[in-house]
Order: sequence, then structure tokens, then C-alpha cells
Amino acid sequence: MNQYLDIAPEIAEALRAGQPVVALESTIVAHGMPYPQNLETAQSVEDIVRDGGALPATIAILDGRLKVGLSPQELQRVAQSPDMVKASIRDIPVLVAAHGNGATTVASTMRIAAMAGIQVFVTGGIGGVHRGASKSFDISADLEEMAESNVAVVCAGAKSILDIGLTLEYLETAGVPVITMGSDIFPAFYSRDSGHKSPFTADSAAEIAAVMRAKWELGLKGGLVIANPIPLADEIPAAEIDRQIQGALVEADTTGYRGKALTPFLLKRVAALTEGRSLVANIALVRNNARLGAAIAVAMAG
Ligand code: PSU
Ligand code: MN
Repeated sequence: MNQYLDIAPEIAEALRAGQPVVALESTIVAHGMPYPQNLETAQSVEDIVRDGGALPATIAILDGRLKVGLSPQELQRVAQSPDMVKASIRDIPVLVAAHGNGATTVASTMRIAAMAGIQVFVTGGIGGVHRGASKSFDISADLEEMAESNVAVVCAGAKSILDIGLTLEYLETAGVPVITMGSDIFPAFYSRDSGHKSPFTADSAAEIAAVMRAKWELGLKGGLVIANPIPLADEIPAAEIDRQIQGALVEADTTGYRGKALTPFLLKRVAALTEGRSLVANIALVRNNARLGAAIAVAMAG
């Protein structure tokens, strides 16, 4: 086992026994939501995964150790301490060498989950190709990682702060199956309809698990995007949130937010401009994803 990895005993044992485990990221906790909603959401997502018959393994970098499975105190630390670096792939070796603290993005959570042997990962939304990427070159490392790590990422699609069409193109190039649960339309996080067709559709966790097994047994390297549309009752239709997203994008541009600071800035501004409505939707969709992720992990173990 990797000398930098700390797998919580309960999770190590479950993995050895082939029992279902679901990885969870920590950037969404440290940089995606305000305190205390971030901590409450992280705890409730862990509970939902357990209720679904799987073990939750929240991933973060603490004191330079790659942690798989956090204690309640460690989760609290991720949710509250101001020194949690937003840690993507490039940050991993730097934080390890400096004994630093990092909240892992989708990309780095996937990589660490794969190191630990976890095949299912639940999050809110994935990073992607930013609008205007032809000039800024801002394409999330999440997409590169999808071609690298054998992990299925359950999400509510991609936010329309991104160019969703280009994000889907990139995933096609990287050979990543994008499967939407129960719909032939790819979802846009707060909204069920991104205006883009989903490359594939599935109607059950078992069907998704069958594709995962086939992919990896064939030796096809890399991940899958499992898009789970936000429940209808929690949805903010695109037409109702587009104006705020546009506003946030213009603000980011004029105030010079770019690089790794851009996504957290946009999330904060959209939450403020919708007077918290986007945060409520965000919490609902992550919880919904936790239910599906647990079901997929159970189907993979069965
Ligand atoms: N999208 C969200 N919420 C999030 C993120 C994305 O709706 O919290 C976070 C995830 O951790 C994702 C990261 O991996 O932002 C992408 O950042 P970047 O675009 O800098 O790669
Ligand atoms: Mn970026």
C-alpha cells in the first residue's frame, strides 16, 4: 500500500472484504458551501451513504497525509479551518512534501480513491471547460482525470457557469462514458435540462454497474460520468437562474477572478445573487447523488 495513504480502518476492512464503499470529495465542503451548511451537508451525505448500505470515505489531505475516511473531528477541521488549500492533482505532491492541508477536488479525490481501490465517488458537480476557454485555456483537471482513474463519478451534471457543450466534447475525446440516470438529457446541476442530449441513459444502478464492470474488465482505463438530474421538486429551471449565472460571470471577469479561484467565486456569487436558493438546490442534489452512489456501490459489490 502507498506509504502516503491513510485509509481509515473501517474502510480498509470493507475494501478488503469487497464491501461497498463510496468516496466523497472535500473541496465542496471547504470551498463550495459556507459554514455551517457545508458541515451539515457533509455529515448528512455520509449518513445517506450508510443508509444505502455502503461506507462513506470522505477524502482530504491533512498534515500531508492522503486521508481516505475522516473522523468527525477531521471533517469539522475541513469544514472550518481557513488554511484548507483547494487541492487538485498538481497540489498533491506539494502538500505532501510540506505536510500541508488540502481539500480535494473531483480530480484529486478520484486519484486518491483509485489509489485506495474505491470505484464509486459522489459529488455535486464536476469541473469542465469554462466559457471562453478558447482564450483562457481554463479546462478543469477534473476532465483529464476522467481519462486516468478507474472511478465512476456521480454528479448532477455540470454547472452552466461552464460551457457544457464543450465539456461533453472533451469527455468524448477522453473516451469517458457519460450516462444520465433516467433521462436522455444531460442535466445542468441546478436545472434538469442543460439543452444537451446525454450520450447515454440508464434506468437503474444495476445497469450502470454493468457498464462499469464491462469497461474495466475490458481493460479500458479511466472513469465514467454518472449524471443524476436534480429532483424536480428541488430544481431551479435554467430560465430562472441564467441571469444570476451571467451576472456572476461578468463580475468574475471584471474583478479578475481566474484559475483555481474562479469556480469557488462563481459558486459564492450565484448563491448570493439567488439569495441562497442555489445553496438549497445544491444541498438537495448532493443528497440525491449520495442515494444513487450508494446503490451503484452496492450493485458493484453484489
Ligand atoms: N462545481 C460545483 N461545486 C464544486 C466544484 C465544482 O458545483 O464544489 C468544485 C469541485 O471540487 C471541482 C472543482 O472538482 O470545483 C473544479 O474546480 P476547477 O474548475 O478549478 O478545476
Ligand atoms: Mn479551472
